[in-house]
Parts: sequence; C-alpha cells; structure tokens
Amino acid sequence: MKLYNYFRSSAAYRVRIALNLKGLQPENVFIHLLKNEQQAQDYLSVNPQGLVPTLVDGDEVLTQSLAIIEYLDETHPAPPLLPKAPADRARVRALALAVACDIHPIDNLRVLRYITRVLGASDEQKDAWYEHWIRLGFDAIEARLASDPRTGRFCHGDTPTLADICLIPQCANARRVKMNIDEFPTIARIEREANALSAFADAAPARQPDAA
Ligand SMILES: N[C@@H](CCC(=O)N[C@@H](CS)C(=O)NCC(=O)O)C(=O)O
Repeated sequence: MKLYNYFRSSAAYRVRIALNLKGLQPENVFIHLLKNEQQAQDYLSVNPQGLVPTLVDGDEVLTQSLAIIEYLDETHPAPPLLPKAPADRARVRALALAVACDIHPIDNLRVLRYITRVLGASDEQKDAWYEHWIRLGFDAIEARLASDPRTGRFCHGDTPTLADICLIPQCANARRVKMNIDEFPTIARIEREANALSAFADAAPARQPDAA
C-alpha cells in the first residue's frame, strides 16, 4: 500500500490512525500542501480533487478518508472500527460526519486561502473563522457525547471507532489555534484516552517524518 500523506492534514491523520489500529504500514508519499504539491499534475493524475489523503492498494486508488477507512475496515476486519448494530453504526457515523462534513471542510486550506486571498480577510479574521466552526461543531458533539450512555472510554463504548478517528485529529486542529479543549470535558477526556494508545499517538502530526 502507498499513502499520499501530509503531516498536518487531519484527513490523512484519520487514515494514519486507522492504518495503525489495523497494524498496516504503507509506504508514504509526502505531498507538501503549503508548497501546493497537491496541485501538481503528477498528483492530480492520482487524485483529481487535489486533496490528501489518497491510498493506493494494488490497482485500487482510494480517495476520501472515510471511504478509505471503511475500505480498510472491510478488508482488514480486526479490530472493527464500527459497532455491529445498525443504530450504533449510525451513531458512530453521525459523530464522524459531524467532524468530517460539518467542521473540517469549512476550515480546509483552500477555503482559508480563499477567504484571505480572494475575500481579503485578515489573519485575525481567518483565525476567528477557523475557531468559530470548530466551536459550533464541538458544542454539538459534546452535548451528544455527554448525554448518551453509549459513550464510554471512547465516543462509542470502550474501544476506538470511526468517531474517535475523526474527533482526535480535529482536536489537534483546535489546539493549533490555541482553543481550550477542556471547555468540552467529554471530548477532552476522550482525547486523553485516545492519545494514550500508540495507534493514535504515533499518527500525530509531530511524529511524522515530513513534520516541518
Ligand atoms: N473530504 C476529504 C477532505 C480531504 C482534504 O480536505 N484534505 C486537505 C488536508 S486535511 C487537503 O488536501 N487540502 C488541500 C487544499 O486545501 O489545497 C477527505 O476526508 O479525505
């Protein structure tokens, strides 16, 4: 397997966690986003969206972190990243999508570049934008986690699922803009639990070979 990866990409970070949980070690191809390597023709021929991650498994070229993670879960079922019961699977997916669809895309590099370079937002306005969307999303995720007995050591029960795989990289993004995660006590507790596992800790941006 080959992973097109970038240390600071939280979507790639999700896939790194899933690979670690499954005990898989792909070869890395680093795509430096600040140098716009995601827009190089070579990479666009692999992933025309110009986004990381991309995972190549034999002849399969897989894009979109959640699709990649579900593919890994189906091809390498142990340990499972989704619970068995349909309602529980829906809960885990909803928590994951609350990050992956409703927080992360609005704070993506290309969006931040658009609001600063095209719309003329200042760095302060950009940071306020970034924090605003995380806070809105985390308020709702915290409420959901805190009120549901299915929340355990992790977002769903006592083993990591797709929900934790999405939440922990988003916490790292929040910390980068100096947000205080302790304002979201259940999220903060789950972050500590997850980062105590090597699968999560080893996937962290600072531990990647391309970390600047
Ligand atoms: N929905 C995609 C999002 C991928 C994505 O947005 N990746 C970011 C890094 S986290 C990226 O490549 N950004 C490049 C850019 O904005 O130019 C996924 O989950 O894989």
